[in-house]
Amino acid sequence: MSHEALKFDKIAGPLIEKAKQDGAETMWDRDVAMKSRCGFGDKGICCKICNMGPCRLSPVEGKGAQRGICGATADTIVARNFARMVAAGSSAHSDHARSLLHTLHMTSPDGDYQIKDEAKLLSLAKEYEVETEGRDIYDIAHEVAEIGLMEFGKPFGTQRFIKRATEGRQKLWKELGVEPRAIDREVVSIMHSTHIGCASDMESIYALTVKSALSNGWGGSMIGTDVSDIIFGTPTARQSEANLGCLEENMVNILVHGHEPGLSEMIVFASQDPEIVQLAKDNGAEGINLVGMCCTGNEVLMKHGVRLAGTFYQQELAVITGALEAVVVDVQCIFPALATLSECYHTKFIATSPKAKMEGARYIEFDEERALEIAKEIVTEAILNYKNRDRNKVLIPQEKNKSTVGFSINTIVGGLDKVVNSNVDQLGTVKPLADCIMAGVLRGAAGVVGCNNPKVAHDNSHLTIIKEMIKNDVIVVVTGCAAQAAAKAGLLQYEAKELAGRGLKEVCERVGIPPVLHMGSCVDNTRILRLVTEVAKYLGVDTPVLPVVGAAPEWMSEKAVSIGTYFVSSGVDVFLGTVPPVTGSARFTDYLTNGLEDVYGAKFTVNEDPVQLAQAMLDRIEEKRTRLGI
Ligand code: NFS
Repeated sequence: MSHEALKFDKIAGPLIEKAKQDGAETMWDRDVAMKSRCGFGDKGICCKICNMGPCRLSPVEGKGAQRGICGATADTIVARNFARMVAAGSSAHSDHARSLLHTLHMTSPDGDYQIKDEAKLLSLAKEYEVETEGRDIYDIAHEVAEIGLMEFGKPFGTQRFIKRATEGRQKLWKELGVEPRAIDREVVSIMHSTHIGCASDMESIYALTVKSALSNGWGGSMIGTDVSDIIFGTPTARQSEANLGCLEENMVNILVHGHEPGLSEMIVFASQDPEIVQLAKDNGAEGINLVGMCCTGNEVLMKHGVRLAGTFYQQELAVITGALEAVVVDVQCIFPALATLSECYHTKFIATSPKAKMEGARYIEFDEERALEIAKEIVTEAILNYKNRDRNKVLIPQEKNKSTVGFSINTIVGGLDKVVNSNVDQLGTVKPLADCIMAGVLRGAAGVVGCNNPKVAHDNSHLTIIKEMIKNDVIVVVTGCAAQAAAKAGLLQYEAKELAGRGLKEVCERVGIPPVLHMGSCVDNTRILRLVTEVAKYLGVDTPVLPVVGAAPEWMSEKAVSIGTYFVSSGVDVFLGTVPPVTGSARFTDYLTNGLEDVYGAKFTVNEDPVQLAQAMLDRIEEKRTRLGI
């Protein structure tokens, strides 16, 4: 089967052909069966929040139903639907952080989870005003965890981390009344205010949306990144490889897929256990080959160098190789279709989270109290399944590429110290990065993040935009599946500097880094937020002034909508490559793409053509430089 969205992908074609022969259904079959998307949903003008409807408004102004039965206009309905997307996205990211805080609370010197980055814990303890003097590190960790957990439900006050923002942002958020309070409260506020008969004023609904998004960016996700670094170690630069060519012919292949690092970390350790490795050998394999996908893939890649099988859209292709003994999943971005698909092969599809029980999956509940034991049980199941692999059904693509990953802020700042002959006092600061941008060696910086979406050619938009940026001396940081697209295309290797403009190439050569830096999972977009903030603080300006942009060229998830909203509210322009379901309201669309600039100093730009989107990003960077007088 051919599909427009796959033209760009060399390995998908043969695997999809194979799926057909194997009698397996894929997302592309379902995409065809869908024929077309619902036109009302696509424009955001279907309202189903009460049972008088669903009310579908006419997309044509002045013709047909212009209001729902309760009188809600397209502006109200679109704003409410958008708000609920953000609420769901903020919930997913933040609940991930909540799990990590519970794990932090159970760390112990002889347990499965320990403290790997004490310095980061102590710094967070200081920020949380936790006494550290003369105390056991685990006592400190447990108190920090309790305070972190209160960020979700505290009855009074605002998110503690907003103090990390520039003074300008803090002042603005206060003036606008959008300072985020407890994370859960902001989600509840949206659900309440968008209930039938509550808020109908579009701008006030958007303000609630901002609060929830900020409670994610400067709350849940930021807590997630910090706590993950504390428990599993702050990433440092390391080598790895990416794409389905990382699967091995003669090894037990296990794919970890999903998001929360608590499970995947334990699978890493279990698969390295000598007794377990021996068991694999006793069962006829040469060993165990662990590979990752989606944000779980990013977590184990950044922290252990575990190779990456691929991006979101490759989850089915990985199973179709016929070479996977197990797909182990927890939460988010997992196709329910993997259950039926796995039945066409010998692959065990193992769900582990009570938050995401999957119909048709083998369910082994993950419990942090017995983490390593359960991880060993899962890996053992995979090993015992090796003998069931049908060699006639195996097709492992050759494609894979080398990549350098693991760019936390510390890694970037430490590396860039080599660029400028900084005086010793300024080592370990963002000065070199700021200097390179001010001097025009780098024209600016771009974060390219987010998913794949069959509405556009997979990976094509990510790669087109990234290549345009680096060619024009814009350093790129990547997270999520965008990072994986870059890894597969070889853009995360040092040699990719040859695709960069003169200034960026020189920076790469002096520092020994690729022009595209992998900063982690989507939760780790907060690393980007903090880096931008530190540069702004160093220069004594607010974030909208900087020649910095963000892009989600192929986004599809509600998490991405929350991320986009917290970036714009934090003063960073966001460029989207798929259209959000808002076009049914000309006013709301105009608010997102124009009006927000007057309020937050940043806005959304939408264009499905990646070349035009990249040009818009470059234009914006140059416009900011001109305004800055540099
Ligand atoms: Ni992000 Fe992770 Fe990928 Fe999109 Fe899904 S994995 S949190 S949502 S698809 S980038």
